[in-house]
Amino acid sequence: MSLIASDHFRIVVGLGKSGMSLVRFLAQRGVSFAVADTRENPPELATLRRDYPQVEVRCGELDVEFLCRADELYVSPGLALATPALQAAAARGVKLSGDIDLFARNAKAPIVAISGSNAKSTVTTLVGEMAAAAGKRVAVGGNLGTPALDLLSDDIELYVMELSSFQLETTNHLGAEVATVLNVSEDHMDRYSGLPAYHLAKHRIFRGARQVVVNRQDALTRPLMSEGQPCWTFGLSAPDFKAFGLREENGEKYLAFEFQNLMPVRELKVRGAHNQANALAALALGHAVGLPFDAMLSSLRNFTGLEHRCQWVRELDGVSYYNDSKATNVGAALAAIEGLGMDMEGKLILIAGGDGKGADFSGLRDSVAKYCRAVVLMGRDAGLIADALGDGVPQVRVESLDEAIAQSRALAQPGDAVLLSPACASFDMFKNYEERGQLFARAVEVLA
Ligand code: UMA
Ligand code: ADP
Repeated sequence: MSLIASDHFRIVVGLGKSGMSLVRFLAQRGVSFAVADTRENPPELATLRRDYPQVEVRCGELDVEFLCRADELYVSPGLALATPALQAAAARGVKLSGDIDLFARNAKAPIVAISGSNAKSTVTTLVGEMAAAAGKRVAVGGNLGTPALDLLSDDIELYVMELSSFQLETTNHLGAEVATVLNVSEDHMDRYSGLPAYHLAKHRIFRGARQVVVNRQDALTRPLMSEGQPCWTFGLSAPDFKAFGLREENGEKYLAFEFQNLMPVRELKVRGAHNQANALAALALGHAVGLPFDAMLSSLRNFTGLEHRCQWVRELDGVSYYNDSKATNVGAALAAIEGLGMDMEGKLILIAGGDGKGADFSGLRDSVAKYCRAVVLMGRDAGLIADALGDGVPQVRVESLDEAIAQSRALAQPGDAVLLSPACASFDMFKNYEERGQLFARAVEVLA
């Protein structure tokens, strides 16, 4: 039985992946609804017309009168709630909600909810693999992969959900079994008025959470908690009670829980301190929902990392090439520069630039000066990055990815690494970060 009243009228705003999952969900439950999208030709329009020809669709500028016919609007993550037409409808009493709210109302199994500026997909995938290794019927998705509503099924025993700040904006109540914001650094500053607004959106993940997981090294990840609410922490320091961290014994570094070593860090296949933090976060979340350590540790040992996240591509003339195209913000690029930089003898040639989403790039300056031999800049905001980095490191400006690779190859010395970690979104030059990463990897693979 659906937990939404069928005598009400809804409007799905946005007809991308989330919008289409909402359409399927509402249609299956016999709810009356219409669809609106600000685009003239939204991606799922043909599918909607083919599969649901009776559903009314309005494309183009949002019409407030039309929106006000609904009791509730299900707004897609790509549309900011601050959009004037949505605010006008809300002012006239229309409720604003989203797919995650509906998902939460209808999910019958515990939810592990994961947000953060970076590492969401990595940690979500890890927890999903841990749960599968423990024999659970687990569904993994949300911002990553399958939209939330498409995951709903009565046989699922655990939901592991990656949730973006965009999705959380419309989430009024989640009620997760355990929720976390892995880290907070600037992202999407073209959508939010500043870090406080972005932080506020992320922290909606804790609404109704039974347990929380907190990053000890990032105070912005700590929610307001009720007394006695179970709280687990993770971080690279030595752990105390209810904590996951790193312990050192006889010169060997271990992932550890409280005062017990779990496994040597060197058994992880993924590189960099940031990935050790990710492993610890996944252990904390898995532990909170009762996954056994043996299954969790075997998943960690087998995990080779996700495509486009600090992924090793090849070695040529003594130089390693890494694809970190998913580094679409400053925090992610910093993690890669520091994570790889501190682990190697040589230096990095950093390829960066793209659509900076209004970010402040000055945070890159010190780490770039410390670990990079040179920086190769491309894309719309190359100039902003160049200004932010100053003259601490040689800079080269290029017009294309191929030129960036050729220049990097010429600048690199044996023992160095070429790192594509743009600190920017890709949309000014590519379809998405996947295309950027694939083109990089392919071009590097064929270098003679
Ligand atoms: N858009 C309009 N008008 C509309 C609706 C959308 O112009 O009326 C534009 C948006 O500004 C955006 C694009 O269309 O540029 C897509 O928006 P959407 O809400 O239709 O997106 P979906 O296809 O539903 O995909 C969304 C997530 N996309 C966004 O949040 C932008 C997908 O995350 C997610 O996988 C999918 O739901 C299923 O849950 C992608 C993403 O880029 C991977 N997420 C951001 C990120 O990870 O940084 C948050
Ligand atoms: P998200 O889903 O939050 O974008 P991903 O797991 O896809 O996270 O990783 C995105 C980027 O963040 C990659 O470039 C990756 O190298 C970087 N990254 C991974 N773990 C961390 C971390 N703990 N802190 C900062 N950046 C990280």
